[in-house]
Amino acid sequence: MAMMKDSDMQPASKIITRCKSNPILTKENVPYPVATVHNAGVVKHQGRYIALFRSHMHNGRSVIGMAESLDGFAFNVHPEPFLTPANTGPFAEYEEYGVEDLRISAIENAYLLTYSAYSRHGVRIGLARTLDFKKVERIALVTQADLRNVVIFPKTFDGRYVRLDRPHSEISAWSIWISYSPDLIHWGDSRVIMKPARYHWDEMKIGPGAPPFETPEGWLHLYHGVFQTMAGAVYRLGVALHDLEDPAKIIGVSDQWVLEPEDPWELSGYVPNVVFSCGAVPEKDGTVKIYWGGADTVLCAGTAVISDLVQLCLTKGRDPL
Ligand code: M1P
Repeated sequence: MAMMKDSDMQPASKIITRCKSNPILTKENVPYPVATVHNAGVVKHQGRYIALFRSHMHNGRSVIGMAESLDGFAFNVHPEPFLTPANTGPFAEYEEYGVEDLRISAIENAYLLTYSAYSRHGVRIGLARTLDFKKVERIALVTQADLRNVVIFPKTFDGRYVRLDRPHSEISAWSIWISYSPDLIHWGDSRVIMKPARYHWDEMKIGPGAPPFETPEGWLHLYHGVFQTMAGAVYRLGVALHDLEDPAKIIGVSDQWVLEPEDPWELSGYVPNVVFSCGAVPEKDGTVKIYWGGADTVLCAGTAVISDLVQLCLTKGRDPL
């Protein structure tokens, strides 16, 4: 794997171009009372961009709202939240403290939604499905506690669904794992495929970000990495490239981050120094729209050239493990 020299480094602010109208959504845009708008799963559905974003309510617990856009940058928020904690049935006990950080994977003419379900038992991942963003059907709780950041590949491999996730551990820095399922309910064959690098921008922990999308060179995955400083944790975004046929195989991980907190609404807010992505939309013109929460308070967007991100993984990489 080609290692980076300092002279190869391109500032993160040049790799992703921030939208001039950032933050693209704030709590003022939401027609019901919320304290924040951030961390959105985003897809293009029937020519419109759909964002399913997290909001803290004024009791500190979260719900998922929905916004729509024609251009991917100017969004209108629906009058009611899209997903709130279940109050009956098997999900209710595990969603009591809120639902957070939803990701959307388009697969088999449907959209799979994975989200964090918080309760007195810890955090688990709920899996739901929608065809039209009008009706949503909960399928299963697909993890035990404690595990977060589940993203499902938008394709099956040898008849199995594949996901990336991030279990919590007291022994090892929190890392990215892969698991497989024949039916979306039972998951296994789990193994770790990517770990934080020591004394590096992502050394404290990493986690899956947006669901991976296909490029000619591999599946591109935007993930988040965290560095602990004397002033608290700093969340940044990085990129990794997975083999097209075998997503457990990582072809390259960019040594440098691609986005870090820079704007005032990323540097300060509900949780300072955070950029955190749950969604990216690849476009036919070779660019990708990337969405991230700023300081767990507002929603931001930007664009990157997909081949630039791929090249970072292929030519300026670090070891994944
Ligand atoms: O506050 C930053 C982020 O912290 C958590 O992320 P992680 O899974 O990496 O620990 C989540 O609560 C996320 O929503 C939040 O943006």
